[in-house]
Amino acid sequence: MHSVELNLDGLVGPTHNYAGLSPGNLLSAKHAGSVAHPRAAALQGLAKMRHVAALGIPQAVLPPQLRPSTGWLNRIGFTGTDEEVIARASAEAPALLTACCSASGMWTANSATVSPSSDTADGRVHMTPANLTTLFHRSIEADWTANLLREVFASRSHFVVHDPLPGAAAFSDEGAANHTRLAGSHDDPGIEFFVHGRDGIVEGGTAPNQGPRRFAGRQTREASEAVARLHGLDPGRVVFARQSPEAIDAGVFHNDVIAVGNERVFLYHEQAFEDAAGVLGSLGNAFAALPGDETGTFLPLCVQQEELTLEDASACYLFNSQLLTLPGTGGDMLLLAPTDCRDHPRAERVLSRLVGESNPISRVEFIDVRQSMRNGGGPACLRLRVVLTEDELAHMHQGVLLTEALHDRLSAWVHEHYREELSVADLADPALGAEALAAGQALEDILQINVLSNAE
Ligand code: SUG
Repeated sequence: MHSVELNLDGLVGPTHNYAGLSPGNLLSAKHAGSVAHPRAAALQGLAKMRHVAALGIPQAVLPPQLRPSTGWLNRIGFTGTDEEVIARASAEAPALLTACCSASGMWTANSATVSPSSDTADGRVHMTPANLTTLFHRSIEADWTANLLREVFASRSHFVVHDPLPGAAAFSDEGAANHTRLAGSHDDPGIEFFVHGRDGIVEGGTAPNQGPRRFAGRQTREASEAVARLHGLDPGRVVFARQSPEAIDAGVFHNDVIAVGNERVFLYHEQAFEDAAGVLGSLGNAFAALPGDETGTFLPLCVQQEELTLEDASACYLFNSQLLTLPGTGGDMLLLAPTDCRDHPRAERVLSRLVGESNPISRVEFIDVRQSMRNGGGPACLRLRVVLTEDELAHMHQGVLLTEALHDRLSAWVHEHYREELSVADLADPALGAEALAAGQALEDILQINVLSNAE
């Protein structure tokens, strides 16, 4: 049956700000404390969605998780009216207030891992919401995401939305940012490629000796293995790999900062993995063993350290481009790159080389998501890819599918409800919560989905 790749983007929320909450994410650290522009951020995200939809690629939008989360502040001991909760948290534990105000739910590549029905044992689409346990401000997204995905993908005969993995450090799971599906085409069965940064459980209880490292990996091997089991994947069509510690130290906190794949194309940096030759060999072997003879050959495209360093990659986010198959072209692909790559001479040269070679990447376009980039989230961080048959697409909630009319309604909604500027100090403003609530109420009407009742 014909399948499509749906891109599911998160709307940037009204509390988008730069609080420097993510150790190992160098762009978030670099912009900590600067003034954010929530309205511009949300409009940039919407413009990206519209751009993808205009290519004929199905595009959907998820509502933002509402912040500040007074529910979470209550759970950690700040009680009283909402205004009292914000005032106490701001006075006694400002770092916890900022964590409970983060708009980080916008990065839906971290919301879940998705396996299409052609890869799973029971022929349904499986999704595991990411627990995001490494960082507190992200961990508070997990339950809401699970509720939301169960609402958007409600048909039990088509979709299974698992619970997030157990909330222990051993199962730290950051979702699709560390997962890539490779296949002859979206119609075909594929290989699922899981990348982790560290072991979660070590025999005998001693911590693995990784030497003096700057940053720790987020995703654990155990988390990736658990997701593959839950989804009922064929072990012969699953490949696990470990990030290189050098990449993590250079700011590659998720694998999607250093590699991107689509159908049979896999673009990666030569220093992305601990054992790159072994990883590429396993992917090639698994690809060659895929059923059917229409799959074509696996096409790895390597970027060498001498043309683009790891530090370059985590500054310009070349690999965090969206690699999209262009409908009606016989398999041509577009690399939708952040404008930051256009302004980076070495990245520009790599992109020109890739388009000049004989491979399916026939063009590069640039998209401005600078507000998100300043927190370390590029174009690919803002979307969750869900490969669906036409029947599955028809059975998901239709109110989130982006049309020109929905885009325009959402733009007007952003103009009405979002502040132009927001500083970290503004997060203590009690009016912010009421503004977010009003925005959420209006959004329920637009998307025909629960926004408020999922919120904590
Ligand atoms: O988890 N930044 C996010 C960026 C996520 C990017 N996603 C992918 N690579 N798929 C993170 O580090 C920063 C928030 C702040 O500092 O205010 C933040 O959470």
